[in-house]
Amino acid sequence: MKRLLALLATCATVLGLTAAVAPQAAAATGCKVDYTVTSQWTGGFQAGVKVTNLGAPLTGWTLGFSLPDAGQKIAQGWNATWSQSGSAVTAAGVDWNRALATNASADLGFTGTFTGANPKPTAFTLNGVACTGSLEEEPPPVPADNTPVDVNGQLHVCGVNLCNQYNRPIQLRGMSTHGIQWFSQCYNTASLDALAHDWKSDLLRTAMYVQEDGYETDPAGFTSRVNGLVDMAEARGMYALIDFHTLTPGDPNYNLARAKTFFASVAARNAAKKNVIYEIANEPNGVSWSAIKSYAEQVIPVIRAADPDAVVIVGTRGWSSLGVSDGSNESEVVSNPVNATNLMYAFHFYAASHKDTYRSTLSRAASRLPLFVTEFGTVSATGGGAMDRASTTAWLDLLDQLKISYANWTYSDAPESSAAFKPGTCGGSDYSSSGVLTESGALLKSRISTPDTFPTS
Ligand code: IDC
Repeated sequence: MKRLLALLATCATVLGLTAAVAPQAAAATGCKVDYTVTSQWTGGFQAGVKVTNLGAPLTGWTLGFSLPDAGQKIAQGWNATWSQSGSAVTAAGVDWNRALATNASADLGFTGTFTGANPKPTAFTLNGVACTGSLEEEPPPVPADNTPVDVNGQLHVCGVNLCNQYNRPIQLRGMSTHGIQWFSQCYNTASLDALAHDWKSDLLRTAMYVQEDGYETDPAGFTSRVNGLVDMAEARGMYALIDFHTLTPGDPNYNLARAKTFFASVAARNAAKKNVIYEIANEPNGVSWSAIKSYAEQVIPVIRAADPDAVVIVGTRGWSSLGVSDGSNESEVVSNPVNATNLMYAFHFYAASHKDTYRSTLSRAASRLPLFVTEFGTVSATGGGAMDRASTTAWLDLLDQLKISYANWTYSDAPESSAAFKPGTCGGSDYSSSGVLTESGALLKSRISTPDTFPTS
């Protein structure tokens, strides 16, 4: 290799091409270098080096840089006279590229060998002047704009709380879709922009029904729709709660095989994302806690195998009432928890139907179990009827106080009082004005858009 470089140097000298003999080399006042490893193989690589003169016209030039790893050696270069001494490399212009007008470029390259790592050089000079133009044609980094995901990062369960990357308890406030098999027209750029920017929502829950014309009718199609909504939430800095919306039949084990298939797929696809939370069974009903626990202990390992660090939420007995709607209470879970870490339990309520007994259960349970209100309504459990403002306010105050996260049913224009938008809204493009909101939507928008308190230390 030394011989090769010597040969190159000799040729260059013979041809009178070295930088030393370049006539009247002017100082560069600015330059840019794009250094690209165009291919790499065991022990060897090829690099392209594009030098752009951003300063005054040059009649001769020498590029200088250091190879960052001691094992990196230049083997053969082209379109310049290359030499290496220790880690220092120079490449001098040759007769067909020695003159470089302002903004003109010369394309050089070399093959090299390396032993350990093959990092790229990070600093270049042209005629001794540092090149401050970008080293590579990379898009500028996206500025962090303090979205909920920017601030909180990957979430985890700590004690009975949902905690952020600073290991501090947080509360996420957001909205649930309606069934995406019926209301996909409500989830588009304008509506998601409104949710993130006007509502300042932290969270989008995607309700993927399994029955009722849902997932079971088109597994691949629904999986891809859910992934699309995860991406739309991520692009706006919101968390995405993937809800496997089991409802009828109420025994989640009926859908066990589907759940394993679905979660294996979405967990693998979204493993690298920080914004995804998995809700494995919406509202178990007519089924014992031990059957729900058994389901959870089969589905959770499937998720963990693909996405080990994501928070998982499991529904509870009696339509996720911690058993209250079945005449039981949280003690069945406290005394027999799911055998898994980083897990939360779902609690649902509909404010006009579920009041003090449910609130006191939640308050009690909150000191024993990590809870997440993945769904609630301001109305009756049918999803309709009058909004109960007093009960809703009592509930939301309690959730704020306990830092329990929530998603409201629904961010849709369904013709029912639980929907946030008036019927017909999703046929248009206005999701922002107050005129499109229902009474429930107006209340929730005002609660969700109050500033978050996310601790950062
Ligand atoms: C309701 C919808 C309604 C739909 C019905 C049946 O609001 O339009 O016809 O489901 O699919 C839940 C469920 C949720 C219900 C909601 C209101 O999780 O699917 O949505 N509710 O009844 N639990 C308690 C209430």
